[in-house]
Amino acid sequence: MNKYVDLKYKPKEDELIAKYFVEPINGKSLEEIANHIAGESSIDTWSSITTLSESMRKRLMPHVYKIDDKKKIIEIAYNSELFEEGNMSQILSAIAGNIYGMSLVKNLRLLDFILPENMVKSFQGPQFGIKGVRKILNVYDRPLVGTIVKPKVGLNVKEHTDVGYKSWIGGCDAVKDDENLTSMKFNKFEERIPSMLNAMDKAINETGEKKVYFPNITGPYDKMVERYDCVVESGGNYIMYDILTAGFGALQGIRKMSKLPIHGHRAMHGALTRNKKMGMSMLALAKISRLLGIDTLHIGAIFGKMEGSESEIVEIENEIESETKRASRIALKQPWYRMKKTMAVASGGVYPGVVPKIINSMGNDIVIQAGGGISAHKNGIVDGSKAMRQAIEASMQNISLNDYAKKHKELKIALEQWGE
Ligand code: CAP
Ligand code: MG
Repeated sequence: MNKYVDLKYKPKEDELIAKYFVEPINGKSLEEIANHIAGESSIDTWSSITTLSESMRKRLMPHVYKIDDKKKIIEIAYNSELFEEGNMSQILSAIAGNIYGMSLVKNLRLLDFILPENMVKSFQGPQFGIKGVRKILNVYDRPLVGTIVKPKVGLNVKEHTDVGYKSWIGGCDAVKDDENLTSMKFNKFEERIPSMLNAMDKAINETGEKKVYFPNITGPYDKMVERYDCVVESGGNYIMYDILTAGFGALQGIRKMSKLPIHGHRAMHGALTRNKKMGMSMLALAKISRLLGIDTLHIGAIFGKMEGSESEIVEIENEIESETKRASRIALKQPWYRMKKTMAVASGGVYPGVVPKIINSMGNDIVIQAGGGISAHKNGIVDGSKAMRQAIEASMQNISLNDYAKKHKELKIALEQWGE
């Protein structure tokens, strides 16, 4: 293996930078393993290769320019010629590929990365972004409210539609299929979509508000294309895509084809993100999602049922909603070159009592999404949806939930049921 560690090296503007947490196996130094990681993720392998000429090595070699032995963090700068523009699968096969399986590496986590301008611009990014999604819903001054039809799977089309309709008329802006639901024997996609969209139109007429529906198109690529067509033909205004289970390459294809916003669910992300020594950070995954064109992305919710600290969630939100124009190589700040912003979705165990805390830490540009926190309301789904809207109204007016609940019985019941 050639030498790629050069702590005097200054990364260039047109290089890709990747930051990793690395734990070598016993007896090996971080420097030695960093060298192997740099080589394996780019031009080298375990033994000297005669096909790697000196000129090629000089031109394309990666540079490990930072090693923090205490924190076990390294940073590598890669020549952007090593990557195919607009091909996330290829980029990840390099910087998040073989290196995880190397026997010299005990633990490895991709913490963050920044792409150079040409690579950022080679991805489409969100088609609608925060502004576009708000425009569709005509809601500009508060977080959006969403729900997930529960149970995840089990309802037939009529029952599913009933939950959707009640959620919309109760005050939800968005109704979403759950991640387990695609096309089941008892709830066929092509029957569910027109039925839900009819109900949505009815709710739009009755409430005078705009509404959206996120049908889950996740599946094999050809099926997703069929399902996308079905949504468009039925007059739908959004699609939902599971970014990991359906894959990054396919997402790029769907983004290219789609005229609708894409809601990004992240089922299975825990396999990559949860063990803080392994896999990839949710921050990295969220950046990938923005580059690939997700308009609204699950990033977790404080006080929710899923793992994720407040500071981590806020850091992710800041990045996907950021407008950073200039690169800061030191702080690893990604300049987004006018790429639209992905709206953060706070979800997972959310209920009205936690809404002020969520808004307080995540701000307004979020979708607050509650499945159980709406459908388990003692008085049913309409009241559950009303309670969520009331919690948001109270927060926007800086009124405590308990005070607001004095004149809003649906919220009062929700607070009695789940507390704050
Ligand atoms: C939430 C949810 C979402 C999770 C995913 C669920 O339902 O529909 O899939 O939020 O986690 O199935 O758990 P509840 P995350 O509101 O009933 O919890 O948002 O962290 O990706
Ligand atoms: Mg779900």
